[in-house]
Amino acid sequence: MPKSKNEISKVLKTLSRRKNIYVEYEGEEVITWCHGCGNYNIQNALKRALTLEGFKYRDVLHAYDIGCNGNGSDKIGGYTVHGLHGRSISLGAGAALGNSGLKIIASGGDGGTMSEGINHLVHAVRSDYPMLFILHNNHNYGLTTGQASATTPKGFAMNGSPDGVVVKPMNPSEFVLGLNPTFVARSFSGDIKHMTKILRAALKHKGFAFVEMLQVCPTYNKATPQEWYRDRIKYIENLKKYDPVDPDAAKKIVQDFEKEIYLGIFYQKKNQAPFQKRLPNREGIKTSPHEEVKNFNISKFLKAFE
Ligand SMILES: Cc1ncc(C[n+]2csc(CCOP(=O)(O)OP(=O)(O)O)c2C)c(N)n1
Ligand code: SF4
Ligand SMILES: [Mg+2]
Repeated sequence: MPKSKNEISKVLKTLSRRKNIYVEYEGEEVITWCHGCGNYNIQNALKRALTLEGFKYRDVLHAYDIGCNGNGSDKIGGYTVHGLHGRSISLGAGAALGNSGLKIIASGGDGGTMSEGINHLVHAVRSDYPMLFILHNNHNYGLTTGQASATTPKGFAMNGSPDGVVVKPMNPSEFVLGLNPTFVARSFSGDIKHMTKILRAALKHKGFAFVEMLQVCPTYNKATPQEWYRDRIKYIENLKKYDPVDPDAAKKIVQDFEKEIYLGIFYQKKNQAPFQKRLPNREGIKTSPHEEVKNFNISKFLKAFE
């Protein structure tokens, strides 16, 4: 998308006005992502979105998965959990239900999310847990050196399947649209401005916000490089008359991944009651479970571990 000088300077001015801002975060950890990896831009866009939405470090918990995407866990401010492969959604969901005062952001790769942990994705969407999930879809198992994942295009030779992948790939956004979601969007690691816009909208969503980031992996994914995306990407915002309230319309434009790839918010349902408000045993309770737990003395149980 075009970036005018005015737009860029507006973002930079807003960012520099904020104290404790995400873009200022400088960890001491060594960057291990390869040159040109899409994870750099995805994390930059997330930091921008958090800053522009006014989040401070203490307001946010990040649950990261195992994988190249998960190596972002020590390069961002906030509470951070780096869990088992395919389990970042369940870690995030637990935190979201335990502490309603935190913004929960889980991240995961296409391997962990569409294979190892796909059950967690399904039930998080179904339950509409209050959290944002960012799928880093680089169409391969990056950290373990380029094996095919459930999203690798058919026919491509990958490490572990040198004769080419023989099954059709999954389309994650299409899959999630079939689960009666409340927020589904897609963006691209080559467009920081678009990713920031989508993440800002997703951060404001009250239920489970699913954001698929199409991510370049120049080291192992030769099937869908930057130029491949550039030739195919179309923006939902440019579609006249598209309103992201109709799941059937969303299912039509999400399908194609060969000729035209749509980016933007496919679908959003705003009036769904939050998960906690649907629990009869939480009716009328104003506190969050993380506060209530302080009322219980568990020291006698802990003695068993002494
Ligand atoms: C249950 C489990 N299965 C397999 C592994 C080995 N493993 C670690 S990272 C990884 C690949 C991750 O791929 P993806 O989730 O797509 O993340 P990416 O590295 O591409 O960002 C695998 C298979 C593991 N750690 N745990
Ligand atoms: S292997 Fe791919 S996803 Fe992993 S750091 Fe390198 S470019 Fe990024
Ligand atoms: Mg991957």
